[in-house]
Amino acid sequence: MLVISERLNGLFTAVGQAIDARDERFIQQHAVQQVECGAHALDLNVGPGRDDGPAAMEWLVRTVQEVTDLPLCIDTPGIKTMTAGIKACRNKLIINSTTAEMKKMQALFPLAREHDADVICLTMDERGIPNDAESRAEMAMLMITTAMEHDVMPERLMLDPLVMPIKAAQDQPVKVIKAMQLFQTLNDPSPRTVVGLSNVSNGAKERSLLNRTFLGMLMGVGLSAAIVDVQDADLMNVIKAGELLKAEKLYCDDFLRA
Ligand code: THG
Repeated sequence: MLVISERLNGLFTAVGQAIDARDERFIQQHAVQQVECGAHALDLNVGPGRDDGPAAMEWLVRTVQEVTDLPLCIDTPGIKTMTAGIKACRNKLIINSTTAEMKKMQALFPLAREHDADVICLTMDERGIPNDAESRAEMAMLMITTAMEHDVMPERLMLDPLVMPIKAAQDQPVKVIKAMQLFQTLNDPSPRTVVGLSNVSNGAKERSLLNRTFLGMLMGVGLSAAIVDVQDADLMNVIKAGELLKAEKLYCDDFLRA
């Protein structure tokens, strides 16, 4: 499974302040820590509600890629901020994200083609996030076909069913599982999938327990990537055990250390 660190996100107070202060040392140490904890890619998000989005993202990308060659997952809903991040990025690139809105797809798929990027596809549009699995799959299909019209092959996409906080909507985790299963049928080979895992426990107690339990359930239905807290050692162990149980990694008695 592709493990993407969620931690370089302006949503976290200390990271937001470091971006405001353009504190390279803090951001670079934070990035190195994610790599040491086992991240395969780093999600970069400057945080919501700032008027310097493009400049902040450009700085964040440049600052992080001075200390790592890992793929960078540029996370913003703003097309200008996204474009600034993409242009600054020399590492392997993941665009996080497009939605099924025509305006966004027509802006982002050409950029993905030009910069040889993977694209995360959120199954939502201008009307919001659908309540049921079937509508999510329909939107996923629209994004797959629109990407192909722009010469972006399905292999470059990661479908995201959009995990919601269990506190807000307790029926949603099961619907996300069902959407994941429907996504597998949309193409051959099955499209890749991704979630923002920690969304599920937002505002809840026992966050780590909820996160890692849901991750085990999602791995059981074929999840291929996840944006997670890589500093949560229990969660990282669930990933290792899950890869073993799915025979994606070779068994050995000492698999947690191997
Ligand atoms: N899909 C995709 N990208 C995403 C998400 C998704 N990117 C953002 C998010 N969801 C995944 N990343 C996070 C990062 C932080 C938290 C949740 C998901 C989080 N943060 C604490 C909070 O809000 O309570 C911050 C608390 C603190 O300040 O310490 O929970 O779904 N494609």
